[in-house]
Amino acid sequence: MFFRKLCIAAALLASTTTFAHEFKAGELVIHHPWSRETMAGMNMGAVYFKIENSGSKSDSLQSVSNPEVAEKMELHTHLNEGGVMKMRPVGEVSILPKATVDFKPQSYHVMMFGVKKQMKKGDKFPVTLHFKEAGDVKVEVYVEAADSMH
Ligand SMILES: [Cu+2]
Repeated sequence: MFFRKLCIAAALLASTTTFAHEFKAGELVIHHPWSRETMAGMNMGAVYFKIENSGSKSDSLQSVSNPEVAEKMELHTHLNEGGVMKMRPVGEVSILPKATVDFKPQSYHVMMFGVKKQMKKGDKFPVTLHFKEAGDVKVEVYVEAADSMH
């Protein structure tokens, strides 16, 4: 019984260190930044994460960058235009007080153009999130399977 509990505890510890990575900046928490592996020759990709604002003031994500990973990163959303889902760049994404904004497939995402190397599952790369109030926050993006949806 004792050993079983120990195993469960060890498994929980391993899973939190591997999967539940998060980054704090003032009242903001950025949960689990992730991306998908890419095929050879593919130079576009997307980054997803969750931003939680536990404070009482709004903030906004203005841009994301890492010139060593991709030539350009843009904030995008998906819009339904006459029944067709289309991606559109957005200037900024507001993070209201006590709210969580989900960057995920078919929704807000960070679009990467000119990705410099093929991304393989298990890779990690840093990007910097530029917030109006919280300033620059560097996070580590985990590359997951090509069909990962979270
Ligand atoms: Cu996009």
